[in-house]
Amino acid sequence: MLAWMVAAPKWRLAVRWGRTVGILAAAMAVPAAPVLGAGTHTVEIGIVAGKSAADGGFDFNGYQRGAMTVTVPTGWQVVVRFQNVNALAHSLIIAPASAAQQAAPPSTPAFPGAMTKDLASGLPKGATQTLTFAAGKAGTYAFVCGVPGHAVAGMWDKLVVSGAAKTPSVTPAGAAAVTTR
Ligand SMILES: [Cu+2]
Repeated sequence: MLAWMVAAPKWRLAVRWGRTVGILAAAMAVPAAPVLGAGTHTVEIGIVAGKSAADGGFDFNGYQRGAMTVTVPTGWQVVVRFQNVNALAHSLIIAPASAAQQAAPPSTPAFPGAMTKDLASGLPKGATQTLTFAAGKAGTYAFVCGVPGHAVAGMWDKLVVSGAAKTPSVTPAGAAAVTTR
């Protein structure tokens, strides 16, 4: 290899270098995620509405009434990949835990951006929406369906924003797809 490089004409090395730069440039041209500020941690959480037929679809990821808890360290950026797989329309709002079981959930989320569109009417079967918000304040919150009557039917789970947690987690283990970047 070394012998070849020494022996190779300069123009050949230049061509090879040019190709290398081109390949690097192509690799770097992959669309970048939104700039969140240096050092910001991000967690992606998969939330599937209406997964279980056993409960009539009034669940997130098959869990009702706070049976699933997602914990996120304070200050992390949260990306929720919401999908409705149920015949009924469903939505999602991050609300204070105290509002989890209200017949009419609040229309203002606990964090800016932490709710789907069409909160009261819901998104139809097959619809997806990605939410991005900053978990800026520690506390106990809830994933709540914003369609009136659904939360009281059990369609809520827990989100804990924790100053003590170092990494995101979910209980029971595997209840939600959680990835970090
Ligand atoms: Cu619902």
